Amino acid sequence: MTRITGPRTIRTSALVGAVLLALSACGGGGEATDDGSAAAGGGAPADGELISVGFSQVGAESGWRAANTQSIQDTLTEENGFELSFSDAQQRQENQIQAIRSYIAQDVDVIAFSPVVETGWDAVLEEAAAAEIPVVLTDRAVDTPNEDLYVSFIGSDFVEEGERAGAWVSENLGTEPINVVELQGTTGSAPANDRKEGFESAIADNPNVTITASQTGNFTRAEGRTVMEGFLQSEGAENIDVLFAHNDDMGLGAIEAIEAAGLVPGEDIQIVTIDAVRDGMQALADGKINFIVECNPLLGPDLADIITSVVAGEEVEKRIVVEDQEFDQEAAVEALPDRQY
Ligand code: GZL
Repeated sequence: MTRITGPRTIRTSALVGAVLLALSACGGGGEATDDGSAAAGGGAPADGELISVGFSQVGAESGWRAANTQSIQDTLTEENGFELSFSDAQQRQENQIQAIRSYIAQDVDVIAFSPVVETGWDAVLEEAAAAEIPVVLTDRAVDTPNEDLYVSFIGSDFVEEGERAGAWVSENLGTEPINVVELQGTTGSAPANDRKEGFESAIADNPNVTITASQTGNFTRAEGRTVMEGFLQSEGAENIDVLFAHNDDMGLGAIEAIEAAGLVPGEDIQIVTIDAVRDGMQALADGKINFIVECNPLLGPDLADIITSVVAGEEVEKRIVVEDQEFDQEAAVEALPDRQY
């Protein structure tokens, strides 16, 4: 396991050398910065050609997504040696498949995307392979029997994020019987599947901790509020001790519902979320959330590095894991002033 330090420490899987198609020389991309922003005067490719990249983004559903998009668009710039075609799929897989097909038709040098759900990608990825266009996954994984259909996947370990959230609940709140309600992310998405798996594994040995209700809020604040209103109705506020939300935005929506019911978030109902975006960290510092596991969205610089290596025909890591921090209320107060997102 090798480590690459940058704005965060990145764990990488064992090097899986996949010497890639030597694409027509596009020159190396410019140097991307390490802080998720545009390179200051990054060198243009030696021969002046830009690396053309087609990127299909999940949507604009959350603060995390906005920060992720910003990092990608701030880094894959002409100044840094890239020609970026970017599309927002509005959380619909058919829109991502259509975008990927359009990038194939444009014969871009590299396709990158964050798959909204884990399955249903093999056909379009086969089409990209047939067109000899390498594909890089960012943020979320695909579930495919043929891992050669993508050259690299960079993103957090969502199972670990769920485990860390569950461990905190078990250790800090599970000293007495507690009922947990769960706001799941987008149905079928890697973060929703894996965070649920990790949380459940972490509480499995503690008989005091019970998940009494679980429903998707689709990673959005509005749906988080609506589902939490439903939990308060169906379970009864007195029967809800903890909310585990798969992202800050659904947790923030739930806070609105909890306060509208005359209850105190962070006290009457303790809240644990994942992402650590600015609004979530502010709620944590304000005592409305109790614990957050970070999911770093600043993937632009590392994506630029991978694309540049792919175009140069170099070996790239098959799996690059972005390391995440975790915050309690005290740590949030300290960290907030310096947060990049
Ligand atoms: C996680 C990312 C998730 C975030 C949500 O890497 O895919 O999607 O946790 C976002 O905020 O909507």
